[in-house]
Amino acid sequence: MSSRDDGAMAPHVVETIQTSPFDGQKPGTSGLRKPVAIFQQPHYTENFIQAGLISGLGDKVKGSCLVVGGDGRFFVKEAAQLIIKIAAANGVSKLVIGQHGILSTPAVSHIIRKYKLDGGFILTASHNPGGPKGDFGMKYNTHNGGPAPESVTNHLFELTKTISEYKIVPNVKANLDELGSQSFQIQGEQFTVEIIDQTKDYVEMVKDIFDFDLLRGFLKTKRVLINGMNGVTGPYIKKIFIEEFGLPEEMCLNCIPLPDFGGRHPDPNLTYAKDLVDIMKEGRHDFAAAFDGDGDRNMILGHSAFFVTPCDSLAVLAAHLETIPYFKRNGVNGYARSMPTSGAVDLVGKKYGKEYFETPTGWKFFGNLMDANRISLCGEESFGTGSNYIREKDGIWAALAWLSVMANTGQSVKEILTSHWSTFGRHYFSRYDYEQVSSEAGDKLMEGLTKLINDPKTVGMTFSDPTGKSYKMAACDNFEYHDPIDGSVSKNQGIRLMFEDGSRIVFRLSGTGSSGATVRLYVEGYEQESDPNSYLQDAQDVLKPLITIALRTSKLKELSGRDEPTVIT
Ligand code: VG1
Ligand code: CO
Repeated sequence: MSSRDDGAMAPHVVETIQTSPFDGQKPGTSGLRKPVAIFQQPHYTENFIQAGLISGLGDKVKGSCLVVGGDGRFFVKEAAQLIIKIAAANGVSKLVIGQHGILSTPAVSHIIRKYKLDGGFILTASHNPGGPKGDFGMKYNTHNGGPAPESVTNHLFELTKTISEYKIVPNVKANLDELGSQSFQIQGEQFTVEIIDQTKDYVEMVKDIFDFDLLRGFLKTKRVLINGMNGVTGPYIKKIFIEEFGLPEEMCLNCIPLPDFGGRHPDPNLTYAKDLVDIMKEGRHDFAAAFDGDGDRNMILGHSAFFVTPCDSLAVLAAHLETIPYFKRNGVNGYARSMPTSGAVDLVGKKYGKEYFETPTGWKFFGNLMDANRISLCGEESFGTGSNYIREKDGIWAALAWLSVMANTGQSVKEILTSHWSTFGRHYFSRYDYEQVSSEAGDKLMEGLTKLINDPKTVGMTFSDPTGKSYKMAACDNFEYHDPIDGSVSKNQGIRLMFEDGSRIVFRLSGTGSSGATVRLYVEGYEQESDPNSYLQDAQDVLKPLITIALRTSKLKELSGRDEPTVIT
């Protein structure tokens, strides 16, 4: 522990700085994400921090305690120092900060809950590339540990549109590398910065959730690869997989957090984690997991790169949850999925008599359901899986949950999936991303689809692909969510085209991109077979007619000028 009070030598004076609003500081699906150069503009980051404190805490800013942590990307440390200066000036009494400014997103959520803090700032643009030419991002989480709900982010955005000043103590600076407390006197009040170990609380938490003895024994018999993608999970992987489970170091890949993630997209999917997929294809490993920049996403692969879609991952974990000690103790409430996620988990809910919910894209919509004890598990098709022990999705938790299911069933990843499909049928699912399309093309595409769903003739119409495979439209809408807990309504959450055989096409624009538009197309088809082997078809083959119909109906190629998507999942 070290303490510092140089107030007598160089008084810490609160200054009020005149500023003016910046356009576009609207938090998207998960916080504000922009190119680093935008955040580096004078007053830009300061404005957002000031607005975040006021919208997040209202009149409780004074005396509040917050956590700050980021994924290690370029500009995290600078932004953390700005938060320190502005929080000090606004009367925050304590900031808990991960050493070097680093904490994974799930760890931040846990720390808020464990230490009953009032909220926190997460410094990440998640899976977006980093480095001086990449993206930076900031997100405010509230006292339940979860991303601020829309009521807060809308207020935050309003404040950024009219902001005229912020408060700052320019000469307060903390040493982010030194563990322990550092105290400052700010106009007669004490302000403390506590630098904490990045992994300690998180590791204690997962040890309490899972049976570590079981996992340690199981991993002695298996060959697994864990890929940190040079994001924030490296230190957590080392503590858990190497120190606790005794995995050889060479089984843990890219475990050094880098400010630019080694120049790559820290996004665990078949495109951006292709090198891992290729190693798995060689057939020497039984299991692999990869995580994104801030540690909240996961990709799960089995032997020979058998790919588990996140939709199926959610359903399988739902079906096996009670084998995990945390759920044995606490029981299992319902499940939830984001709207574009396939309905696989709904079938598990039906079978086991649990409630299941469909929410808009973005983890913030799960928070109320978890706080009200309605759900224990939730997930998104975008490689997000998590549970009610915290209020963020959690990559490492998902990997540990999968290893627990394997250890408990004695089955391989592929066997777990095929037996799941034999019981429930299979939801074939695919997502096509068209990144960096012009905003104009994105808007036109959504306008065209809006016309389609508003046309009374659309329901009942038959849509065919060139081979003659046809689907009759059963219903279509722009998804609207009525939160069952607080009654809030979120409109325009994505166009849904739903067909009579249960298959579905969804279109929405991404809310995490930092420039232009990203169009996301989600396609889903359900099949129930008598022969379990017939479930092993390639999703792209099964869904081809629906994809063709989706592309034609939306005029995506004409409008975007793109022949192929950037990423196929
Ligand atoms: C994407 C995903 C969404 C996820 C969000 C944040 O949002 O689709 O499911 O919650 O990213 O994840 P969008 O609006 O771009 O589709 V993370 O790991 O980037 O915080
Ligand atoms: Co993320």
